[in-house]
This record gives sequence, C-alpha cells and structure tokens, in this order.
Amino acid sequence: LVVAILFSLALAGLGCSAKVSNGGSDAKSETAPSTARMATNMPDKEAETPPNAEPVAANMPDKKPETPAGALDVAPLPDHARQAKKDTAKSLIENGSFEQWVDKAPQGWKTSGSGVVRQAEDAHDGKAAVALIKAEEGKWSRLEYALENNKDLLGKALEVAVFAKASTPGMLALAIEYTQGGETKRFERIHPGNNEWQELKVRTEIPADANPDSLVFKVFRKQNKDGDAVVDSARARAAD
Ligand SMILES: [Ca+2]
Repeated sequence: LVVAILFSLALAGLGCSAKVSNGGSDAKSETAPSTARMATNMPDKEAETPPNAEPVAANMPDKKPETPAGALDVAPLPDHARQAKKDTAKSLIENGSFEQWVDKAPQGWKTSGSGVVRQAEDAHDGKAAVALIKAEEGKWSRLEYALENNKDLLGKALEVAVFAKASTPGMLALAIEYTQGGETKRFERIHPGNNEWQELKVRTEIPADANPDSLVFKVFRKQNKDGDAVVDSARARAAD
C-alpha cells in the first residue's frame, strides 16, 4: 500500500511538473508570436520611412538652386549699406553732379573738344547731367576730371564711380587713368547700352611709383556709335 501511495504521489508530482512545463511552454509560445509580429511590423515601418525620406531628400536639391538666387537678391543690401558709407566719405571730385556750368561745359571738367557735351535735364540727381554728343567721324567724345595733388592716394586703392545711361552697347565707358614710368595705365567699365541709369564703378590700386599728377577720371563716348549717352553723379575716393 505504501508503495502504491508513493507511486501515485510520484505520478501526481510528474503530472504537476508536466502541467507546469506545459504552461511555461504555452506562455512562451504566446509571447513569441507577438514578438514576431512586432518584429514584422518594424520592417514595415522602416519600409515606409525611406519613401518619406526620399521626397525630403529630393526637395533639398530643388531648394539648393534657389539659395544662390536668394543670396543674389540679398547681396545688393550690403552693397547699398556700403554705398551709404561711401556717400558720406568726401568725394575727390567737385561738381560731380554737373549742376554748375561755365560757358558750355560743366565747371571743373575738361572735354576733348568744343561741342562734345551739352547740359541734359535727364538727371540722376539734382537738376542737370551731362550728355556726351557723338563726335566727328573716328573720334571719341571725352569728359575728364584731373585728380591732381593727391599724393596720399599713391599705394592705395582708388574707387571712381558714375551713374550713366546709354542706348547703345559698347558706347559709353568710365575709366581711371594714370602714368607709371611714362606708360599710361587705364582701367575701365563699359555701360551695357540698355538705356537705363546704371552705376559704373572702377576700383584699382594706384602704384606707389605712379605719377601723382597723372590721375584722371574719364568718361568716354566711343567713336561712330549712334544713340544717347548721359552721365551724372561722378565720385572718386580713396577706398578702404
Ligand atoms: Ca546732377
């Protein structure tokens, strides 16, 4: 009897342990599928992410070309700010607005001959400007201002500027000229000829051994070109 009781207890013990082990394996098998579902969901989410990421990445190159254009739009602002500074600096040119006239030429200015300039009412500032008239065949019309007694400009940057309006491409130019060792150096800017007021600006380093009395601000109307050419607001200054 004792053996029978012990045997049945042992069987009961095995049954219990068998149940526990079954329960344990059931619990594991239940959690396993959900973990697997989680895992399968994860790749699905990741798969969705790249399509979303791609449009963003695709937008980036589209935006990049816009940025330089935006930068160009912004660029004039610092220029204007610098311009405001320049305007407060004293210009080396008197009567740069061409408001004062003596006989038939702007006071303080020289021309390449009589009749190559006339007073114009189409002014950029003030009430008057200078129109450069077409010269005789093969000759340029020239308006110039001598920047004399400016030894302190030697070895420094000089900046000259003028507002100009020209109706023909390649017709009107602004230049700085000086001589160095007997040789004439010229740096110029040419108006695009779109018949709109445009600032022409030339900046150059004046060599220390340049002839200090040779510095000249010049505006040229080139030969054999028809159309209108007007200049106003001439300035020259030692640049920073
Ligand atoms: Ca003027």
